[in-house]
Amino acid sequence: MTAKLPFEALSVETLAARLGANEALCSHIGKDTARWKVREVGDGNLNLVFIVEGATGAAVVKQALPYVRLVGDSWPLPLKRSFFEYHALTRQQARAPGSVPAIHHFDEGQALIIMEYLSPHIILRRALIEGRQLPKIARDIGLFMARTLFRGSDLHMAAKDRKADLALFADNVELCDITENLVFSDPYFDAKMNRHTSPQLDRIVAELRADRDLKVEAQRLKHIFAANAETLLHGDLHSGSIMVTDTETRMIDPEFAFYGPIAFDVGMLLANFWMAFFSQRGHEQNGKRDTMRVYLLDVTVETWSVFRTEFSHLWRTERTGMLYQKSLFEDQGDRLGAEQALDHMLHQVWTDMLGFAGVEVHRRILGLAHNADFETIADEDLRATCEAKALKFGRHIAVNRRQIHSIDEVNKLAAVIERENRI
Ligand code: SR1
Ligand code: MG
Repeated sequence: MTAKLPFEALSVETLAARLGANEALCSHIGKDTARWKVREVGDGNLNLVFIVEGATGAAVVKQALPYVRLVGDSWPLPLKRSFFEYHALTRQQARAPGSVPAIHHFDEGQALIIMEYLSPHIILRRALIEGRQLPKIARDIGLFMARTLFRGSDLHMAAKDRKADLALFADNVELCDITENLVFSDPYFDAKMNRHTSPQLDRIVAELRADRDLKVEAQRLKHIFAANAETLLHGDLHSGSIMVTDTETRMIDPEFAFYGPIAFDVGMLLANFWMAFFSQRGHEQNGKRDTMRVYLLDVTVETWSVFRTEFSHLWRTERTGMLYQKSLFEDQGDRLGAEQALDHMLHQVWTDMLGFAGVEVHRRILGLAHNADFETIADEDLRATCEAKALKFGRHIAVNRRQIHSIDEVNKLAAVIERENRI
């Protein structure tokens, strides 16, 4: 039996020596380590990410660190997030085949996953900042969300299996804690690691922190997030967690996976499209972004529509779990009863999705972890103008979510706010 080695972070210099005997890696890239080229490309907030190229191919080696990379070792974070990422990826692959990178190897002790190198894919956020219109993202992401969220719930799974999975992911405590604080609470008080474009946004920040309706709504959403263990979520589905080409879309990085409300992934994702929309004004140095703005709103419409349609299809064809059993409806000839229940469920997802989207917009502008969409706008006045509009939009959809009935209504509001001269 080989002794378990203590965890040690990889580096560009040590990776070939450490993984040169790894059969999975060698079978994908070639075993002549002298020909391996290693680059560290991690630009996320938490982990190390290496691209390793060999004589016969390339692979990605992702390793968790025992702390938050963005902050440093003053903020410890357990290595077990890599275990949750690995298990989430295997479930996503089973529930939405082809939507995530293939896994070649997982080493729990070293908290590392060796996986498919996606090329020539780039991070969706970067593509949107560059003004690229990706034709397939709405359909691919809408399908991914519907399939993973439906098939990971009691609508589809055997209750025993889902409860076992719920127990497994319940241990992802520290990453949930990040979301619970960073998304739902920190933006609304003077939390230690908050930052915002200052002084331009100071007045608006003070108003939001004093906004009782908004704070109550954010806490109601936090309650739903923490208490409604409906399905296995990706948990961090933003445009930085998606890799794209014109013809392919892959979701990556589900280390925040846990059982939560269906609406959470959908809201996070759409919020990132709306933020991309509000940030476009800051990226017009090389020409107007009018068509990009139209494209981004169209993407929200199509994503929501694909999600709804596929979720409804799965409801009608794969509702094999303990919820809303067919024996109560279709088997008694009551197809309309099942449709009524579906309608209720989608309505709830819609309403909560708007809330989650609103607070996600706020935390990316006021909290610790900002978005490159806004951060790459060098002119601070211009950046603050874009951010202020997004903040106003986020507040509106979070607080008034029960009175908003269609995505067209949301997008009309976004377009009106975006055109305002004064904020
Ligand atoms: C301290 S981690 C900050 C953020 O980065 C991740 O991507 C998540 O979005 C998290 O909230
Ligand atoms: Mg991530």
